[in-house]
Amino acid sequence: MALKSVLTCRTPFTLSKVLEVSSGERCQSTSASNIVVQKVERGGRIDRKLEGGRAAMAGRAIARSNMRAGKRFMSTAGWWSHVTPAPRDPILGVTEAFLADTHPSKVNVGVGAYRNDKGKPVVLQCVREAERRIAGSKFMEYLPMGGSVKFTEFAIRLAYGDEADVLNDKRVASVQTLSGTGACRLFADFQKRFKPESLVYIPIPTWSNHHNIWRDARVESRLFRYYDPATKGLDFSGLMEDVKNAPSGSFFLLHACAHNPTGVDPSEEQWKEISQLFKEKGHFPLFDMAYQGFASGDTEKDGQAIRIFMNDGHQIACGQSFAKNMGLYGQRVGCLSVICSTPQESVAVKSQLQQIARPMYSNPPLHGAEIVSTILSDPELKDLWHKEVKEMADRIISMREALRFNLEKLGSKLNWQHVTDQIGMFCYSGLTEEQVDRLTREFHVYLTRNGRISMAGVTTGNVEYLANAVHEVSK
Ligand code: PLA
Repeated sequence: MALKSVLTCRTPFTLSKVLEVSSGERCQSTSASNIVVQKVERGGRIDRKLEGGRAAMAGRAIARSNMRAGKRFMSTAGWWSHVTPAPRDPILGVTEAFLADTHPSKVNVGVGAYRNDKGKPVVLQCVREAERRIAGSKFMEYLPMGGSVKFTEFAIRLAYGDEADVLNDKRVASVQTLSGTGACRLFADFQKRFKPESLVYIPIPTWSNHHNIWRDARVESRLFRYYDPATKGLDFSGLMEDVKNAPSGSFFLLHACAHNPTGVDPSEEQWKEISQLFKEKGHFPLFDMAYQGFASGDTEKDGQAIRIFMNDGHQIACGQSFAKNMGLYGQRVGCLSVICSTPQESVAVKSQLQQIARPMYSNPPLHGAEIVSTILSDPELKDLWHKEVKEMADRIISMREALRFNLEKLGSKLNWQHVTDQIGMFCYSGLTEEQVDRLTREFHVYLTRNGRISMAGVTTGNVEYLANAVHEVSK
C-alpha cells in the first residue's frame, strides 16, 4: 500500500490522523490495530478495514509520516490538532454524495427539496411576480432584530387563521427567523433561558436535526413513541401513554403536518384527544410547521392541529418555514411565534427573543421576507400561491401512486400500501440500512439511511428506475 503521507495531526495514533493512501483514498487510524481506508467511488463511500499485520504495518507508516510531517509543521501546526472530522450530516451529506456521482441514471431522493416532473428545481410564479414587484426597491437597510413586522404579521395569520382571537387580542409574540431551523433553535434557546430546568420530548422518529438543535441549546431531551413500524402508521396508544407518563408541564415537540420522516399524521379526532390530554397534563406544545400546504395541498387544512390546540386554549409556540411551501429554500425565511396570556406578556417575550437573536446574527435577511409579505398581502398573488402549492402536493401524490403501481407491477411480494397512505414530502419506505446502501452502491439512488424517500425528487422519468431498484434490493 503506497502511503502518500499528508499530515493533518501531530500526535500519532489519534482518531484525527487522516492520510491520503492512494489517489481517492483516505486512511484513518483509530488504533494501531484498526485502520479504516475510505474510498470515495462514484460518490458512494466504501470503507474497508485493515486488521492484524497489515493494520500494524500501515499504522507504523502513518506514525512515521506523522512524526516527519509533525517536525516539518511544528511551528505552525497544533492549535486545532484535537479537532476530529465531524460526521457527515445524515441528510445534507446525501446531497454531497449525489453531486459527486457521475453516473447518468443517478437519482436523488435524499433531501426534501421539491423538483418538477423534469427533475428541475422550481421557482414559483408567485415568487417571480413578487420579485418583479420588489426589484426596484431602494430599501436595503437592516431589518429590526425581530425581522420584518409586515412579514411576521402575515405569517402568523397563515398559521393561526385570519380571525384568530389570539391575533385580535395581540397575544402572539412573533419574530422572523432563519427559516424553520432558526425558529426551532430560537425557541430552544428561549426555553433554556426562561425554563432552565425543563426537558423536551421528541417523537421517535423525527427530523434528525431536531436532536442537534436541542442538544446544542443544552436542553435535555426525552423520546416519545410516535410511529409503529409494524403497521407503518401512527402508534397512537404508545403516544398517548408517553404523553400521560411524562411529568406534568413537559415540553413536547410536535410536527404540525406532514410528519418528517414518516409521512404519518394524527387524524383530526386524534389531534383533539392529544390536545385534551395535554390540557390535563399541563404540557407545552411546540409545533414545527415546515410543510404547511404540503400535506393536503391546502394551507388552511394543514393548519388544523394548530387550530385545535389554539381553540382549546393552549399557549402554543409555532415554528414556520417558507422553504418548502414557497420554494424559498436558500432565502432562509421563517417565523417563530409564541401565544402569550396577555399583550404585555407578548411584548416581553418578543423583546427577549430579539435579545437572543442579537448576539447570534443581529437581524434576519430582508429579501425572502419581502417576497413572502408581497405574496401574502396581495389577494391575487396569494390565490396564485395556493394554486401552486396544490400543484406541488398533487404531483407528489401522483408520484406515490406511480411508485406503488410500478412496485406491484414488478411482482413485489411486499405490501406497498403505505407509499400511498403516507402524506407530505416523504415516504418512510421501511427499507433497511443495508438495502439503502445497496440502492446507492448498485443503483446510484441516493436517500437517507433510515429508508426515507423524498417523493419530491421522484418524476415520471425516474419512477420506473427507482421502483426497479427498490424491488431488486427488497426481494
Ligand atoms: N423542520 C422539519 C420537520 C424539516 O423537515 C425541516 C427541513 C426543517 C424544519 C428546516 O427547514 P428550513 O430550515 O430549511 O426551513 N428538512 C429537510 C432539509 C427538507 C434539512 O434537513 O435541512 C429534510 O430533507 O429533512
